Amino acid sequence: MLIALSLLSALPLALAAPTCTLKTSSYAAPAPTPSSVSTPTNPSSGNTTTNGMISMAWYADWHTNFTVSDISWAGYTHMAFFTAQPSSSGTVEVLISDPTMVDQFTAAAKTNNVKSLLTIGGWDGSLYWSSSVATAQNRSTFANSIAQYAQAHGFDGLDFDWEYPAKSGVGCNTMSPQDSDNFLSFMQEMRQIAPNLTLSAATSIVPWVGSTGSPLTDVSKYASSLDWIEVMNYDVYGDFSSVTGPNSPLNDTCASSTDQQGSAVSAIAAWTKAGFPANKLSTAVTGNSLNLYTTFDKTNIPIGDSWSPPSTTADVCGNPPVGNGNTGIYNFWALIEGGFITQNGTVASGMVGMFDECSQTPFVYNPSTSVLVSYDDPQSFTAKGQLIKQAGLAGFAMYEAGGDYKGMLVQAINSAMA
Ligand SMILES: *[C@@H]1O[C@H](CO)[C@@H](O)[C@H](O)[C@H]1NC(C)=O
Ligand SMILES: *[C@@H]1O[C@H](CO)[C@@H](O)[C@H](O)[C@H]1NC(C)=O
Ligand SMILES: *[C@@H]1O[C@H](CO)[C@@H](O)[C@H](O)[C@H]1NC(C)=O
Ligand SMILES: *[C@@H]1O[C@H](CO)[C@@H](O)[C@H](O)[C@H]1NC(C)=O
Ligand SMILES: *[C@@H]1O[C@H](CO)[C@@H](O)[C@H](O)[C@H]1NC(C)=O
Ligand SMILES: CC(=O)N[C@H]1CO[C@H](CO)[C@@H](O)[C@@H]1O
Repeated sequence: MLIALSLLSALPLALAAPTCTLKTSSYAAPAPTPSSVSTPTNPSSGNTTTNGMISMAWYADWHTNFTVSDISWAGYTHMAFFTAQPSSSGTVEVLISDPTMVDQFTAAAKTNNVKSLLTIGGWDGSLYWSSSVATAQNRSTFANSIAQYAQAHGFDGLDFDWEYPAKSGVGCNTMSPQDSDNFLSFMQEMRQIAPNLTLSAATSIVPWVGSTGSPLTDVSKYASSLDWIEVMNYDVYGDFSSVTGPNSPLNDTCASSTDQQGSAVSAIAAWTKAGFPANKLSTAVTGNSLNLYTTFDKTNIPIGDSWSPPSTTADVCGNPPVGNGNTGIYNFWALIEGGFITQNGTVASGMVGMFDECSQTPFVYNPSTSVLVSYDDPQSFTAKGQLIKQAGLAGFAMYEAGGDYKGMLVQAINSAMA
């Protein structure tokens, strides 16, 4: 299970195939400019909704037809710019073709009364997390570089997306058994250097791995250093699995033991047992779906949507595409565009729909192509919102802002949390 998680629960990773293409060294990284701008806000002073819950999404910076001006801010309290990355020289860098995009993002967030976060890492962007925090000197260099960048560009907070401490992640991450200890020291230093920035972290569905290779049993010190974590409860089943299953299950304790691969319910139990308070946990949900052939053949994954094209080039580690290179990934809007579901979220005619009560997951099946899709819709987002409220969690974080269709998913989860 841990092995599977290290590969899979990294949604920003599985989805990040397009990132590889864009984030090559041919793009000039904007140099962090010396700061003199922006008065930092109070710690944890995110624009909370009336009931104080976090409604967050990640904004992926590489879609040519989903730019900052396309973000619909309504319904969100926090929006994270995805991503900045630790560099081999131990500083933070943002690799984008248009450096003005970052300032457009933070300015638009302010205008819309939404708090802006800078996400650091991601599946493709965690190669140098470990080396950047490995020594006191490196932590200091890295933390100061981030603080300077965040202040220069007017961010309200930072979101650490290290996938994953003490794991090789995409396959070629720097790593050390001391990663999680160093991560904590880094968070504590970051708090001192930037006391007015909100600090969060995106995590797996089980706690960070300690020096023994097992999940830590006490993460309370991490909780004191962070405002909240986003537990990435997706990619539980995917093209790495041996059978088809729900991509982002709400529950799995109702499933047979072999099918208990993790869920929002199991994640809440694992993190709270290790001392992370429920009110600092937010559930990361996804507007992405996964298409699989029912006669499940890993070498024959269906093609994804236009935002999730087949991999044709080597990944960040230099490894060639796996299998046929297809991703099988569809954003929620693409399920509508692709004729699986209608504009109101119902199953389209000619398709077969079902709703799995245990995992609270809709599936849609195209009999003419034998493609089965595990996805999320307003009904499953409503169930997740109810769980968030009932379990006393901090809120939700959605990957990614551009995946929704006319705000249907976000409206559903917000209404259920209210
Ligand atoms: C982006 O472009 C793709 C490909 O043309 C299209 O299918 C999709 O609807 C567009 N999405 C948005 C959000 O404009
Ligand atoms: C510290 O950072 C430098 C880059 O500035 C890197 O070369 C070195 O390997 C790092 N130290 C460790 C122990 O990872
Ligand atoms: C943080 O905010 C407080 C009050 O808003 C302010 O007094 C303080 O100077 C700020 N600290 C830094 C390091 O900017
Ligand atoms: C998860 O499933 C278990 C076992 O069926 C059930 O007792 C529990 O209420 C479910 N939890 C939620 C939040 O649906
Ligand atoms: C949803 O859309 C379908 C097809 O477009 C339509 O037949 C159905 O009446 C709609 N349902 C609702 C509740 O609007
Ligand atoms: C606390 C706070 O600032 N809340 C605001 C968050 O943003 C929404 C939508 O823009 C406002 O209505 C709230 O007043």
